[in-house]
Amino acid sequence: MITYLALGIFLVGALALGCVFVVVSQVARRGPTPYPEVAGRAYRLRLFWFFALGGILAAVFLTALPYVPYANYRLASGPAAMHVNVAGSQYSWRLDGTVGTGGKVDFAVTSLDVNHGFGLYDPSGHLVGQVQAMPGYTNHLVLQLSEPGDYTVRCLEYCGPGHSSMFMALHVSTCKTGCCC
Ligand SMILES: [Cu+2]
Repeated sequence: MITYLALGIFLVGALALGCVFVVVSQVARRGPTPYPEVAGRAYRLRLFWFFALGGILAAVFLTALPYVPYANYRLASGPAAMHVNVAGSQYSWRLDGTVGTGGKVDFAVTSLDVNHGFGLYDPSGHLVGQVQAMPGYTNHLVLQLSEPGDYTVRCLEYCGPGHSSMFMALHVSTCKTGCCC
């Protein structure tokens, strides 16, 4: 089925391309068109597409903007039960606080030197969430972790020759309030 679909798309595309070649060769036989005649048409066409595409982009942007989840995510998701400060530096992570599955965890992530990428992987090795670690800024990553176990924090942005060794084990317990259980 997919093979026939691909063949159909290819044939339609090839036919369309062939038509373009025929039209171009016919137009080229007429000889050069005087520049002022072409320029006027081209400028009008350019102006039309500028406003048409600009209008479409503005409409899409204004329609989609209220649905961007990031700005209100922390408020809408309710208060976090656990707050953890994370600081990245070449080439290690420092993390204070305990992390559990009993509520939302608010990771407040910053960097002590260059940009890093804070990435949290679950015990199966799947990426659970990630946020930039930037010097001078604190970015928040709010997560509800579903399973306890040994997670891994990895750096997801190249930060120097030791980047590949910048990872840390993070034990996630079944705590409800970030206590030490
Ligand atoms: Cu790195």
